[in-house]
Amino acid sequence: MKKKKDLIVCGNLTNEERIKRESNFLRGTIKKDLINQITNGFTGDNYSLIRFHGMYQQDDRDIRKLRIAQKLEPKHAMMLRCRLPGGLLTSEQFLKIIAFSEKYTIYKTIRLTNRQTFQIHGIYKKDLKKIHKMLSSLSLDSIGTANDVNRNVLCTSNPMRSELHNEVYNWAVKISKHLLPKTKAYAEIWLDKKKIYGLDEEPILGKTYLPRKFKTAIIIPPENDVDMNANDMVFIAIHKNNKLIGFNLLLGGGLSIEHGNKLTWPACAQEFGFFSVEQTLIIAETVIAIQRDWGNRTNRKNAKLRYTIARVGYKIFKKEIEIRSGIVLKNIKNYNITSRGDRFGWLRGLDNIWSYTIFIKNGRICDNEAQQLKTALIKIANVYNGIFRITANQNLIISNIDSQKKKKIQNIIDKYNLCNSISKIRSNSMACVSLPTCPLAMAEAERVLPDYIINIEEILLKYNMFKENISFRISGCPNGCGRSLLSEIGLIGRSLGRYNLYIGGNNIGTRIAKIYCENISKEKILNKIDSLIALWSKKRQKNEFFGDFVIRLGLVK
Ligand code: SRM
Ligand code: SF4
Repeated sequence: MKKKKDLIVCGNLTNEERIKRESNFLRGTIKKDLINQITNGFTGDNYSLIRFHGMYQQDDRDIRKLRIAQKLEPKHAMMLRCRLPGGLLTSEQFLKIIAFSEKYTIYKTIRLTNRQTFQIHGIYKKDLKKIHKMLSSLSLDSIGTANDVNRNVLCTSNPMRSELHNEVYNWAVKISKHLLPKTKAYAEIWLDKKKIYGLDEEPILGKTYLPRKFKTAIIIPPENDVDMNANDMVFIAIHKNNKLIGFNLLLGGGLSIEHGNKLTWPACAQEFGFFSVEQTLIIAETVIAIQRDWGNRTNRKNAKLRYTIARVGYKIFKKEIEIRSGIVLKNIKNYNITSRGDRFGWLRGLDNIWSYTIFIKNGRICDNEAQQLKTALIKIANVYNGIFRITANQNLIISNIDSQKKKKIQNIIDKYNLCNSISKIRSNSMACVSLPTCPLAMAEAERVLPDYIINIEEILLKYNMFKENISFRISGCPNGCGRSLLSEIGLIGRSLGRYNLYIGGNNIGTRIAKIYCENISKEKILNKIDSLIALWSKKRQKNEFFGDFVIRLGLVK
C-alpha cells in the first residue's frame, strides 16, 4: 500500500497554478486588454487565461521574422475552438459560422479538428466579442475547449444513428455540461452579461481548476473512430438488445511526449471496471476530482492522468474512485474493437434515411483551384436544413437525409466533385495543423501531408499494395496532435524537414507505435518506407496489416 505522502507531489507550484489561483475564476484582466489598443495581443496572465475561454493567441510564423526585422510586433490574431460534444452542428449554425469566418478572419476558412469540433484561425482581438455573441445566438460557446479543464467530449460518429447511438450521444452532451467550468467570467467578458455578485463556485473543478488538460471520449464498439487511447477518460458503451446498460471505464490514455525526456511516455488507457448507466456522472465527476487533488501541479510535463495513476498506483487509484463515489466497479464487460476511421460516401440507415460522409483534406473547409469545397458545402447546407456531424478524423457527415433531398444533394456532390475516389491511405491519413499558426510546431505537418501521400501511394503501387489500408499520420512536434503514435506509420517533427519515424501502431488504434528511426529527412523517410513496404509485400501473412507485420518481424519492440 502506498503511503499518503506518495500521493502528494512536493516542490514549487508551476506559474500556471499561480495564474489560475490569482485569476478570480478565470477573469484576470482580460476586459482591460480588450480595450488596450497598443497591442493586438493579450498581456501577462491573460495570454494563458483566454485559453480557458476557448481561444489561443497566435501569429503567422511565415512572416514572424520579417515583422521582427521591421520592428513590428508579431501579427497577433486569435484561434477560437468551439465546444461541440459529439461533433453535431446544424446546417444553420454551419452557414453562420462560415459567414463569420469570411467576414472577420484572416484565413476565411474553418478547420475541422480531430476532436470533433472546428477552429477558426486569424480573428483579431477587436472582433472577439462578435464571434462569442454570434456563437451564443446559435446556442454555442467555446468555454472549456482549452487549458486545464475537461475538453470537448468525443462520441463515436455513427452516421446510421441508431437509438443506441442517440442515447450515447446524449451522455456525451451531459458529461460535457456537467464537467464545464461554472464561472460566470465567460458570460461577463464575452457576452457583456452584467457582473453577477456573490461568490463564484467551482464545485467540481475547484478554484485552481485541473493540473492539466483532460480529455474524455465515449465509444460504441466495435468502432474506435474517436481514437479512444488519446483520452484520459474513456467510456465504452455496453448495451443489451441495443439498450445502453452502462459503460466500461478506461483511464490514462495519452500521446504527448517530449523528445529525449524519459519521464514522459505515451500510453493506452487502462481498464478499471464497469458501472451502470445511471452512475455515469458520479463516476466522471469522481475521476476528475481525484485528478484535481492528486495530479502533479509542480511539473506540467508529468501532470496528466496517466502519470498520476503511475505515481500512486493502479490499485490505489481504483480504490479511491470507489471510496469517493460509493460505487464498486464491476468486472469489465466484454467488448471488441474491430475498426477505426470513417465510412465514406452514401450509407442507408433505418427508415430509408441516408447519410453521406465527405473526405475533407486536412479538415480545411476552403475553396481552392482543385476543389470548391466550401461553396459546395454552403449549397448543401442551404438545400438540406439538417445536421452535420464532424468526425474525429477531420471529416464531415451529412446525416439524416430523406430520399427527396438525397437527389438534390447528389447533384451538388457531382457538380463539385466531392465524391472523387481516393486511396485508402489518403482517406486514413491525418496531420495536425502545425505551421504557420501553431506556436509549438517544430516541423511542417498539414502542409506537407498531401505530398507525402502522393509519394507513399507511388511506393504502394510499385509493390502492388495500392489497395491496402494503412494509417499514416504526421505531427509537427512531439505533442502529437496528429495522433501519429496511434498510426501504423507516424512522423513526429524534430526540426524543419526532419522527423522521427514511428511504426507498429495497429490499424484499430489500440497499440502505440514505436520509434524506428530518429531525426531523418524526407528522402530517408521515403527510403525506409519503401524498404518496409517491399518486405511487407513479400513476407506478409494473409491479410496481415502493416503495423502487425512489423511487430511480428520484431522490427520494433
Ligand atoms: Fe493539440 C497544443 C492543435 C488534438 C496534444 N494543439 C495544441 C495547440 C493548441 C498549440 C498551442 O498550445 O499553442 C495547437 C493549435 C494549432 C493551431 O494552429 O490550430 C493544437 N490539437 C490541435 C488540433 C487542432 C490538431 C488537429 O489538426 O486536429 C486538435 C484539436 C483538438 C480539439 O478540437 O480539441 C488537437 N492535441 C490533440 C491531440 C489528439 C487528440 O486529443 O485526440 C493530442 C494528443 C493526445 C493527448 O492529449 O495526449 C494533442 N496539443 C497536444 C499537446 C500535448 C499535451 C500534453 O499532454 O502534454 C499540446 C501542448 C500543450 O497542451 O501544452 C497541444
Ligand atoms: Fe502544433 Fe505540435 Fe500540436 Fe502539431 S503536434 S498542432 S505542431 S502542438
